Amino acid sequence: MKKICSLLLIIAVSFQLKAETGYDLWLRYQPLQNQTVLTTYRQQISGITLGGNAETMKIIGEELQHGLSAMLQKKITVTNKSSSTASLIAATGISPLLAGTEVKKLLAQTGEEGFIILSQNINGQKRIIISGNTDKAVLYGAFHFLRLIQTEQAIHNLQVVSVPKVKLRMLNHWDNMNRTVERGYAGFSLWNWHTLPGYIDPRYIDYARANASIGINGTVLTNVNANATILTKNYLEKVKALADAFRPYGIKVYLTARFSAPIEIGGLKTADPLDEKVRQWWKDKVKEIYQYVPDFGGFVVKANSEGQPGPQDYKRSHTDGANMLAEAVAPFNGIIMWRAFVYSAEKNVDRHKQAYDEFVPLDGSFNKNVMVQVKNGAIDFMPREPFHPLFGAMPKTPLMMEFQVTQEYLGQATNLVYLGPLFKECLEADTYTNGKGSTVAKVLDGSFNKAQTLTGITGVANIGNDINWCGHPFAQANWYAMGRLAWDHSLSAERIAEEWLRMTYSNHPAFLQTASKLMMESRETYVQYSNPIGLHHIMGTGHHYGPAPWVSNLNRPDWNPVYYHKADSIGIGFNRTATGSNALEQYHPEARKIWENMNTCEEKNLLWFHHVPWTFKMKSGRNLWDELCFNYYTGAEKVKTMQQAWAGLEPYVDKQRHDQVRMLLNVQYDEAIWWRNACLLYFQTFSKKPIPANYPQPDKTLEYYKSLRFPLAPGN
Ligand code: BDP
Repeated sequence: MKKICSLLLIIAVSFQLKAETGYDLWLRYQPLQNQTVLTTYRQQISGITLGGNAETMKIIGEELQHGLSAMLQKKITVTNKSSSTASLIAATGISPLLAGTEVKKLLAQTGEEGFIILSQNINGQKRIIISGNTDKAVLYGAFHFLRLIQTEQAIHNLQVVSVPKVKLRMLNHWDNMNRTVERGYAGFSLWNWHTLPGYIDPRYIDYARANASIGINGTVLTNVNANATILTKNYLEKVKALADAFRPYGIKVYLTARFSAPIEIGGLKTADPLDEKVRQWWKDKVKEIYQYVPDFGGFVVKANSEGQPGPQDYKRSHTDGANMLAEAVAPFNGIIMWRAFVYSAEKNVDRHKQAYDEFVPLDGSFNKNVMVQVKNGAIDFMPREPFHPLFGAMPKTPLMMEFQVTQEYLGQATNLVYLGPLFKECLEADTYTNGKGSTVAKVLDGSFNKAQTLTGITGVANIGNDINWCGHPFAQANWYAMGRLAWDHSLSAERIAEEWLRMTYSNHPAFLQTASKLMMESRETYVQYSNPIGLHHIMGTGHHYGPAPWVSNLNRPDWNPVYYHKADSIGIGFNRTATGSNALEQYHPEARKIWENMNTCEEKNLLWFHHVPWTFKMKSGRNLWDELCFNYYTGAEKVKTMQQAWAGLEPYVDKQRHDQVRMLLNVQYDEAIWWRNACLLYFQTFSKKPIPANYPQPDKTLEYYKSLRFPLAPGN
């Protein structure tokens, strides 16, 4: 009987579920389903008193009113009157509304962006205070409070003090000015340059809201493979319009600077950073930008990398280039994020080593307002990659973390892959550069250098104009996780997944249990059926879609998959030990210990650092070849488990969004089989060993897989 009742309840719930597109992201503010929780909240929350009516304050009032009214299904009023008895007060610390409370004391710890949420007794009445030193901080607090309600947390005794761990929490859009998005799998760029500045698409505001809700405070509008046109007057007017729209949400705008812009749009003969005319050109240009955008954040620069122009074209150093721009933006408090993603075809040095070799000698030579922006790993956002050896190796230079949120190498828009665990794996990796516990996160947040004023984490955005913003519905979780971790890198990937699931789908415990497991295992599963045991860079050429470990004919050796896996009759993997490229020496001796010996190397990175014989005995007792087969087969099979898990969640998710994920999981399964078969058939030509008979044998030939072409794959 009990079973039937709960079944009926589930059926009743699912009948009510309205079709959703995913546009509302994690800010859906659906009526709360749990009646007990709802009743308590309805008693606890009556109305809102706002301390002020500046633009950001108004936004806070609107967001709280809209969110709370919708979730509690009751009209929540907003007032500015100090006499009000509303249960919620949202005000900046200086507000008379907060006089006599302990707020002032606490705000001494929260800086410019941190917030507090306190339950207080004021004149015998229970109130909840949301406060910070700036309106922007209160906005973050308001979103946090809404999140507490969305995720059904207790609010009767709140003592929240939350301060972001790094200052710059950003998105890098790789958006081209023609609205294509490099490595974008969610449609075209959100920025409609054609209709700007006249038309402010309401979507720009929703973009800003979503970012503010997770603490993101900066956006780089343009691709790192930059176009100088963005710096022309016509476009600066458009940039200004976006900056004006984002400002009340605490978001600063940044641009990418094409190093050769002085030639391309300035009419100069050179872009030599030591040439006086060039330096003056940048100063003038920057001054012009600040006339349009007085709080312009600064530039991200990709220089002398993959064909982009840079100071080395004039035999100058990265420092010369970065400092020239830094000088230009310094009077306006702007910053330069100079990317360390450099490698050269001319150098016959393991690509893994090149950024470190180039940048470590420059430590201490950059101006104060320069950050060096470093990808999480030394190769390129691989499904699994050891942390970049630059972290911890440039103690006198603030390093900015660059994660990739868009899933270029992790299943693009067809695979459900939650990146929380990938981000965390890197943030928690121990560099040992300041003793045990010198995690990458601590290098980033300035723990080892109290004088460091610039700290930051950025992510290459996965956002486009698809109705649900990110293509795959679960890709939204990666945007969310990126923002949450930039605010607080100590949050666990599980906690973030659960928050997101609650807000995006349902607070139902049965839903959460299954869905959170599904998310938490998804990245490891992807690694298993695509790049197990430390394999990397074996994807298709150009579009990077699907497997192509056989490719060996590209212009540069280090663009070829064969450069990375080095399979031969003896074994497979890249020897990066002292007998090989010795990339390992770039890590602190303590850090490299877990990798340096083939027999003790952690197996998930084994082939990253070692060329391992096919007959090598793995911890499982299997030889390497059988272990490779085991991983590819197990990984692909796990997608079936994901499908089953998702099927079981049907009662909790509206049909439209459920169907979309269901169908994409079918695609994912096909792609997993494709990775598995293509890679094993190819590597088998070296190992000369059979795929164990207990596995279903590939039903297509290696030639078939090699013949596949995707000239129109997205993002390329
Ligand atoms: C690679 C991408 C390429 C980017 C490059 C970069 O394939 O499109 O331009 O990184 O980060 O991952 O500059």
